[in-house]
Amino acid sequence: MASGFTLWFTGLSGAGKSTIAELVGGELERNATLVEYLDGDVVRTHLSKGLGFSREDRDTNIERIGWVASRLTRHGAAVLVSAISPYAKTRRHARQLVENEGEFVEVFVKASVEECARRDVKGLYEKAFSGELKEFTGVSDPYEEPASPELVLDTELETPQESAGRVLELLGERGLASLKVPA
Ligand code: ADX
Repeated sequence: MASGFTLWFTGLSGAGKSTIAELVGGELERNATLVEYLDGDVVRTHLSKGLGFSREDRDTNIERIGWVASRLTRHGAAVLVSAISPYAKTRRHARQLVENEGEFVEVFVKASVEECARRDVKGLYEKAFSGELKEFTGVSDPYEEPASPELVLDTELETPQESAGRVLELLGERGLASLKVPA
């Protein structure tokens, strides 16, 4: 069985994590890889329902995601996590959990607060700037940039397709995904 791995997309809300994860996942699925998605927004409606955005709750959320990712990685899946995961220490712990079972690839999906606020896909930045929404990452809550991620995707400079292509390239280099050429 192929080695399982977790691709951990971290970055601000609206930076492009979920969009890129879906593009990468689609390609992996086409290649018959077993793929599972753990998206912060979705996880918070099930596994992490009821958690808020204090440091403690975010850490609990990320610990849970890291644990599930490690279980799936153990069974050879390609796990695509998209969560802000703002704290370096908690991301490190998630890495440790996963690395007991397979590979962990941290991908920093990078875009400035200004750019994310300009995109404001969910209308949350406006609320954060007005003070209606408290503890909002990048505005009124910290985001600790990864010091040595396996990959940095600057989504102000590259399209989601280009970013997804770079992720797939890295997976290929690491022997984690060999995209089959159709016969
Ligand atoms: S994390 O900090 O625990 O990793 P997670 O990725 O699960 O966060 O959830 C982030 C999503 O929750 C955002 O994309 C946004 O849609 C929503 N959200 C609601 N309130 C906040 C907030 N205060 N800070 C960040 N995101 C928030």
